[in-house]
Amino acid sequence: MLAASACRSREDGSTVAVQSADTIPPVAVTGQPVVLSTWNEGAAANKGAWEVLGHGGNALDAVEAGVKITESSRNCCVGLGANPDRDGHVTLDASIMDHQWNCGAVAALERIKHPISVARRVMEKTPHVLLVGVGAQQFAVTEGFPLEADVLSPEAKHAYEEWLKKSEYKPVINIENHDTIGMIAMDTTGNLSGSCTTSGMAFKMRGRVGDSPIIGAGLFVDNEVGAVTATGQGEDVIRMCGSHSVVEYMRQGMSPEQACKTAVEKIARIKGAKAKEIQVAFIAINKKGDTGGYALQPGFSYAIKSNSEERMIVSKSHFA
Ligand code: SD4
Repeated sequence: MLAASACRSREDGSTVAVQSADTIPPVAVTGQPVVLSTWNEGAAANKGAWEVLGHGGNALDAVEAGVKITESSRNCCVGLGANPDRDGHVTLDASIMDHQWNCGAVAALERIKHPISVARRVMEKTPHVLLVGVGAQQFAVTEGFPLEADVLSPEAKHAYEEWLKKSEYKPVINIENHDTIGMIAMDTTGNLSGSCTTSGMAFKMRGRVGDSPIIGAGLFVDNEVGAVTATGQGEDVIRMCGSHSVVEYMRQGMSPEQACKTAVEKIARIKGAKAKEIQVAFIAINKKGDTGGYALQPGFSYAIKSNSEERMIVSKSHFA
């Protein structure tokens, strides 16, 4: 793996190398593993993550293993069985981030079953954070990921054929049209990691990329503070750096739920009357292992698993 390194701008405009990830001091922790995932599919994904976390495994391995379960399942919105773009191609976005500021992502990736694992390879085997389209696919193939057939699942084919009847381009994720999986976890050492994987908006414009593969938007982990992931209308999450904002609200002392609520309320303010037309939701874990979530619209639920609980939580929302 390449050494993690980055540059930070000084006030005079020059840059300075940021402390290597390996030298970032560990933060005091509680050591109670917990995993949180978006939507109903999160329950099965959490079980997969728990196979790792429950045996003392690390959060990064857990969040990869967990969402791979969703990527393999027949699902409207994650993996190769998902709905295509408006030209009939399934294009996948994914990102992953660990406790040491390492992160990787892929966008508009086609014909690869596990974009989350390709995102992890981007993180571990390249000096980059994000690979897109044909280049991401080429990288995946050279890394040994099989190129799958270019076919739609029967469910997606049916949904696409129905959509083609009107071919109405309405690039809005409504309240039902969801299932992106975002997963955040803390392991027994108190380290945090997160993952996010999706096919994005159904029947989207070819080349459209949402928030899920954008670090700071669909996913963000700061091991000193917490981990956050988002679901919903990606454009509105990107424009206010959603997951990063929630982490910063937690840094200011807000609970995970309060921090998610504050970010959702900001989106509601930005959108004004149009806020009623979209869904956005965040889930968060802080360094104490406290968890929470908040949505713009009712109808968002997320799954939690820890040593003491395993359940779906119906999120509070801005519009009751
Ligand atoms: C996107 N945020 O591509 C994703 C979609 C989503 O549940 O979360 N759907 O904008």
